[in-house]
Amino acid sequence: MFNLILFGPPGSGKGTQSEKLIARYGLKHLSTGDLLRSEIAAQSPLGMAAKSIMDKGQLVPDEVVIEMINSALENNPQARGFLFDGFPRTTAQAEALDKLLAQKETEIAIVLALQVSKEELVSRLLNRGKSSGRSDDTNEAVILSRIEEYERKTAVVAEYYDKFGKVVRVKGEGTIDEIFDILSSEIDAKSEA
Ligand code: B4P
Repeated sequence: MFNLILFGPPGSGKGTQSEKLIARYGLKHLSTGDLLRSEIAAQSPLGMAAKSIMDKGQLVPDEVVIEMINSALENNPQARGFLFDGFPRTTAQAEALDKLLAQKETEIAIVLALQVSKEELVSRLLNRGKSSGRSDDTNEAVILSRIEEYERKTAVVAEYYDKFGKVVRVKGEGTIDEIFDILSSEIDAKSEA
């Protein structure tokens, strides 16, 4: 199995690049943001609880997203590998993911960390908010809270994987295709190694 994490702040291009990477590499895409938005659309109790947290730009509790990922791994026994998008977002989530993968006798091969300036993040998310209908993308204060939440709780996840030499930092500014080419060459180099 080849498992990778696409890492970065909100608006860094994780969702955008994930779509292209799964098409090229045949990986199963697991986005905790998409899973949470499906729960909201289904108006499930989990979705309703998550919506009020997401609308404030905060992180949903670890145990909720870890259980969602656990179920998704169980439900995809045939996958040749997973692309984790927007997960893990805390060190506790990273440790839980490592344990879940170890139970399946596999691990994370590479963490691709997209680097984008704060000004660019805010401008991309406000722009997406004009058409996406995502309530967390329309209010600049909420966007800034998401970026602060990332700096406070999520940035350390890269340091956690640095200890295992798994992180490759990639400039996330430029055209979508330019960034995709760089990410692909990093994956190719890792999978041939
Ligand atoms: P997510 O759904 O993960 O979304 P995101 O971080 O906001 O954005 P992403 O990075 O995927 O967007 P992209 O740049 O592709 O999270 C939403 C919320 O869910 C979180 O705030 C949190 O509350 C909750 N949540 C999710 N996972 C969680 C977890 N594990 N633990 C706790 N809570 C969790 O797209 C942004 C825009 O940029 C798009 O419009 C795109 O077209 C544009 N763009 C992309 N690349 C570009 C480029 N190169 N140039 C110009 N524009 C570009």
